[in-house]
Amino acid sequence: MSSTAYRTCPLCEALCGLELTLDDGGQVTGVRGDKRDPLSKGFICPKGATLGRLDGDPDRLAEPMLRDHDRHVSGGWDDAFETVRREIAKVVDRHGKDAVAIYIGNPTAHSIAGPLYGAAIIKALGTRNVYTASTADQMPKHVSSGHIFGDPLAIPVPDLDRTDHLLMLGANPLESNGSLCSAPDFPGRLKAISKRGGKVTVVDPRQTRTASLADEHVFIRPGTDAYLLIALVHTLFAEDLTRVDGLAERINGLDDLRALAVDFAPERVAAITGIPAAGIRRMARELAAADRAAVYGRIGTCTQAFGTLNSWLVDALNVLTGNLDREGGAMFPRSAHSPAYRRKRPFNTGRWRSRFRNLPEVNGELPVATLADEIETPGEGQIRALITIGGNPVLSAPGGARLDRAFAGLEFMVSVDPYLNETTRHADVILPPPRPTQTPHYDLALLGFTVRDYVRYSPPALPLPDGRPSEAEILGRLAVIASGMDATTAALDEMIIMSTLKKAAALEGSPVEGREPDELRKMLDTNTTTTEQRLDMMLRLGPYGDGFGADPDGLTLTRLRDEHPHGLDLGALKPRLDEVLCTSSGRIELCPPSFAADADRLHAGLDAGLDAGGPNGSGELLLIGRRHLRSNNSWLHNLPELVRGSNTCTLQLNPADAERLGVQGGDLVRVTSRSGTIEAVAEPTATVMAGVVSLPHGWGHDRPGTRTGVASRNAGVNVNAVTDDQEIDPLSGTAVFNGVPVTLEAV
Ligand SMILES: Nc1nc2c(c(=O)[nH]1)N[C@H]1C(S)=C(S)[C@@H](COP(=O)(O)OP(=O)(O)OC[C@H]3O[C@@H](n4cnc5c(=O)[nH]c(N)nc54)[C@H](O)[C@@H]3O)O[C@H]1N2
Ligand SMILES: Nc1nc2c(c(=O)[nH]1)N[C@H]1C(S)=C(S)[C@@H](COP(=O)(O)OP(=O)(O)OC[C@H]3O[C@@H](n4cnc5c(=O)[nH]c(N)nc54)[C@H](O)[C@@H]3O)O[C@H]1N2
Ligand code: SF4
Ligand SMILES: [Mo]
Repeated sequence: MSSTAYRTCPLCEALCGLELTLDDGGQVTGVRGDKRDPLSKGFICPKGATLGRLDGDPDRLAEPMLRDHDRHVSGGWDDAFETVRREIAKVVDRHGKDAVAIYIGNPTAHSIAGPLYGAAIIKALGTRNVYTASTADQMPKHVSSGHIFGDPLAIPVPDLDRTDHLLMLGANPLESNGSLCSAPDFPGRLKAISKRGGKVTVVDPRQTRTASLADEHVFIRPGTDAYLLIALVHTLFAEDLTRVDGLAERINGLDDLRALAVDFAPERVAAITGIPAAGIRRMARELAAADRAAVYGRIGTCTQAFGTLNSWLVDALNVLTGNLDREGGAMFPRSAHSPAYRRKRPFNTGRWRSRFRNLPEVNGELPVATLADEIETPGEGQIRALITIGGNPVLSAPGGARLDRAFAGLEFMVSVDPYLNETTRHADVILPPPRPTQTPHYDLALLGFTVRDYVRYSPPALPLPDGRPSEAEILGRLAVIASGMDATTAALDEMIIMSTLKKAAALEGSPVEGREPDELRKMLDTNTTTTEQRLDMMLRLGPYGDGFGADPDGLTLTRLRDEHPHGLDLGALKPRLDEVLCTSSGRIELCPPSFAADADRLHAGLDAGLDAGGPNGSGELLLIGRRHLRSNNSWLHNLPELVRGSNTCTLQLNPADAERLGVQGGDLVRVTSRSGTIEAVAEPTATVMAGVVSLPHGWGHDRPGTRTGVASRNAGVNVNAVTDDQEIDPLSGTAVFNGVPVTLEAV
């Protein structure tokens, strides 16, 4: 007898619905796209199709691992938690709270547990040393939205299904399946734009599969998007193409932005970007002429020296062309669990600074690019202990090789992770979360970025074995340990539930205003875990919720689970700027002072003659990243189906550069940057522009002491041994992965 389970794929931001077939022994025997999911409609990619393999991977840790000198041995849960409690307490007693650091990685953004308990752990630790993958990713978007709209989470997404014109920079959704824009079958949605007579333009130093599918591909020199974007802004003003009528009363800084852009005519930035001025002007005109257009910039524009300026100018273009908060433009999705209240605290950065490089805190965290500095530099506040949750910074963070050494010197490290890998091998205790099939799923972090309002909850397909904590229980327990309390995860949840209900009941205009918190508490579905009761509470207080009975047809977790097992479509995106905007002026801040000040660096770049273009006399090339469909950052390389076939961890370079350097396909080349040297296999290809080389990240599985057999046999090289942790986008602290100067030499 087999059984069927429906659930959301937890592997990427496309959030596809999956149909799993399980055998009697609880093994997944088949995975298909869930045709009845209203958003993904049966779409699936090769990664989702291997979810069963991931679920049953024999290398997945089933029990806690405790380090015994150079190796790890299995241990019991009580022992493991007791060790964590004791060792963290020791470090705090001796060195203070800041001596314990935390790093939270990407998969936690795909779980219920991460968003619900991560903040509680951070708060309980009371440390300034908070790091996440955000400063290797989207932090520029948070800083940009924080200043422009008042809320770092108010990141508009392109209304893909209704736009006529998409200008996309630094994104490759045919491989990545999209980011900060959840759109299952992104490729199909792009094709549909062209099919309905619209246009897709892709700006990328590589002719990616996305660029090939687009109507137009424009090569750009890595790291120079800010010049292109500000020249587009310039052109809109200079040619009187702005269309802000609808928003005029709601914008501050229009004249400041106009003045700032004056110096950046397309002719001035043509050389530095490598894009002819006429092409830039045409791009601006097409953007302005389109009925409904959206500009969308992703990782290629975030993880570079001008990350925040790029993110700002992308949205400035959306505003200037009248496409913000408008059908077919750039819109703000509304998630079913988003709270009814607005952010109160004005957005600001720099509430504290890093000890060694004096870098400002951003959104409650410090740049991961300075984590190694803070571990290695002696003195008060030095990091002595580290908690990692779903992260592999040794492979994913800039200067990863240095972190590898730094982690070895910690007094104590605990990792919540299903694998014994390059990072967790340094942990004294590894606490593995259960298999995906044993884990409930709800995308707390990502449902606010869907191209339609949509919601889906997946209950666990299989029960947890007795005594096996869920990831929520593991993280809850860590929060409790960090706070020094003697309590359970359930008790922590209870506190959070009651304080949230009290706040909601006291809040004017909330759906439960004036009601009795204890009565509301009793209405939550107590047949579920306290974690799920928190989710139930959020949904019921949310914009589509039942308001605890106020709207009998509204959502509850029970209703979502029982009546909508394939997910629920909540309609096309709706204009909602009024709900979102929360700057202290109450207006869109189109030219925040700190951004305008940072634009000085753009002037400096032009003045320094960086617009010479191409490889310079020293033979330097610019390194950029690359994603492949069958990979996911560092951690799917242990699945045979995904690493089969030709090696994808190659150094792509333009044939002209290859010839100049005497390098042929398959040759080993030495790649050297300011911070390190690696050797990689060369792959000449005209899809990479001259002067640029590209290497994917997440590889380098050759470290001793790991337990990922398949990955170790397909090790690849760690590009983050040559990315430079001293280079960041100063406004957001985000790592610079794109545009790293390197030299090549044949080995
Ligand atoms: N298959 C797969 N899917 C993934 C992931 C994965 O590792 N593998 N990772 C997931 C994660 S964590 C994220 S954040 C998303 C990211 O999703 P995307 O943002 O779509 O990321 P990439 O596919 O890396 O595409 C970035 C593009 O930027 C280009 N680029 C590099 N430098 C520059 C530059 O200076 N300017 C411009 N304009 N372009 C530049 C690169 O050539 C590349 O094509 O993908 C997610 N999905
Ligand atoms: N050079 C370069 N470097 C990059 C990038 C780039 O484009 N170029 N991209 C950056 C980006 S966008 C990102 S998001 C970061 C990612 O950086 P990280 O999040 O640090 O790295 P990942 O490789 O995603 O590692 C995820 C870890 O989570 C574990 N894991 C998997 N599932 C679960 C789970 O359910 N629970 C828990 N607790 N753990 C789990 C995995 O075993 C793995 O150890 O990498 C960044 N690094
Ligand atoms: S596109 Fe993303 S969400 Fe969809 S099946 Fe593939 S990995 Fe899973
Ligand atoms: Mo990411």
